[in-house]
Amino acid sequence: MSVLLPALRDPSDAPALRFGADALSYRELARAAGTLAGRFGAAGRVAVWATPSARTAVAVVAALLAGVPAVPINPRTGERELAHILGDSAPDVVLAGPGDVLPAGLAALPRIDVELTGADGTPPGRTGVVDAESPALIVYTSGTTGPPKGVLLSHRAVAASLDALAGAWSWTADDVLVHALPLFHVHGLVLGVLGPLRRGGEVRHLGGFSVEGVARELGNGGTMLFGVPTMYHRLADALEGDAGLAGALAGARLLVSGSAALPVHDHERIAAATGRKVVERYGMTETLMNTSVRPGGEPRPGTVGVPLEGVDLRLVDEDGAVLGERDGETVGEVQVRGPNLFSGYLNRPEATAAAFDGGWFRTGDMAVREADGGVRLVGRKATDLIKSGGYKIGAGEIENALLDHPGVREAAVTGEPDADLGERIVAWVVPRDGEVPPAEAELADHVARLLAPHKRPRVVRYLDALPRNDMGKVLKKALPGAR
Ligand code: MCA
Ligand code: AMP
Repeated sequence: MSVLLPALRDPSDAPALRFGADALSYRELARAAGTLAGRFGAAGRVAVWATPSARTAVAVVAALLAGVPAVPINPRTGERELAHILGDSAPDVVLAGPGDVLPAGLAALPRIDVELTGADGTPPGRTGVVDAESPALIVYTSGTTGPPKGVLLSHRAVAASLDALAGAWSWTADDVLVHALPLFHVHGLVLGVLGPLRRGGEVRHLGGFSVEGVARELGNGGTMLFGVPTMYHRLADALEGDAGLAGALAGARLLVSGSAALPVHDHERIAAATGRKVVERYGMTETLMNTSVRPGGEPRPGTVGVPLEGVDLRLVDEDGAVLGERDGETVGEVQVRGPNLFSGYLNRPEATAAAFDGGWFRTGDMAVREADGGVRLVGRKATDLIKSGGYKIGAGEIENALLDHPGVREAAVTGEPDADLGERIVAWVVPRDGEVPPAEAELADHVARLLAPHKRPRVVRYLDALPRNDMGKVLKKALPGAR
């Protein structure tokens, strides 16, 4: 039994989760997850086909109870990305809904169908206390180059980060969280599902994001909303002339945005229409949550608040010197340490070592500190990391996929500002045959098929040659119109 979910030890009939028509109380969740955990056999690691469904929540909870690390898989993942994740994480079994059609890449793995029902009792053979330092989840995240890395998140890190958020947000069992985030990343799975379950409260997932769904659930008992800026941007658009939505948002206790910066304009539009200030928090797959604006505090659009309880945060300049200034203008890289940190990258000891500076994790985010200790993010160290729709996407990964298309001779990928997505992925392509370049949609489909739909270029620009320096390195800043 993991320390993570105390509400499952002596479960009540209080509501735990609701995904559309599928609703489970804590008692039902404990039965379904306990029974599922009892079917794991000797599995040392399980892949979870992470559809936005109650079955994904049951599968992950079962893995936590059993102390078996879970590897959530994006159900839209492309063939190359899937092969990489399976090869790297080597799960023994895949957990999926009975009706889910799995891709060929998963055919070789034994499959356990996740049911929403089960019997009382402790799962056989899985009765011990789970070591808090053991991995609870392995979450894949993109880097600037190469395929995604598996981030080992321990039971300890998840518990510490969720408890720090509970302290900052006065998050309790009375809260009903509404969200529509995907369940294969930290935001949707750890904060959005394990967060409410750790508190003993309820999560209602919309299946997919819609303005109507948010209005319905917040107007019907929801107290908190978690979303990425793209979702708040779409809510802000819809608020103009939708009094029902304004009323629903105004009635929520807490509106929280994270995963990317929420533009000031959207902050202001939501505040003007609802009287509610969206609370921004800053986190990362490797660190879970680092800072949050405190609810009720002075609204300061663009800032991500102060460090959460237990999190040490410092700014470091290019020479490695720690910056003590709290002047709102001295820029340094954010480094953090604390119980919220990951345990390392799976199978990547060198990458793990390189990510740390004497116990401090290098986030790669650039920031300033305000006089009151507040952190304001101003950019990223690596320009080859793109945040689109709240997803972190490495340019190198997309470039490699594009180069595998027979019609592409050279490719470079950049991000450019996008009102809806924050940044959109732009592919700069030198076709093999300038007379018949591969069509934009064909290249987008190619990337979606190999990697994932959210990694597809939204714009393709064709060039005769990429700008390069004397060493042959592509000069992305010299691309026409590039930042
Ligand atoms: C489109 N689709 C395609 C293609 N084009 N499928 C295959 N091939 C194609 N060429 C499909 C998509 O799968 C999707 O299907 C639909 O068309 C629309 O896709 P898309 O245009 O990509 O969606 P969108 O409208 O851009 O999505 C916006 C979004 C999404 C809902 C805001 O970006 C999102 O869910 N973002 C959340 C990201 C997130 O959770 N990040 C957290 C990581 P269908 O409609 O059927 O789905 S960061 C993190 O965890 C840290 C710790 C933190 O701080 O939070
Ligand atoms: P990921 O690796 O997908 O977990 O994304 C983590 C990155 O998202 C961080 O390093 C930041 O660059 C960015 N991020 C997360 N939350 C915020 C926020 N509230 N404002 C700006 N950027 C954010």
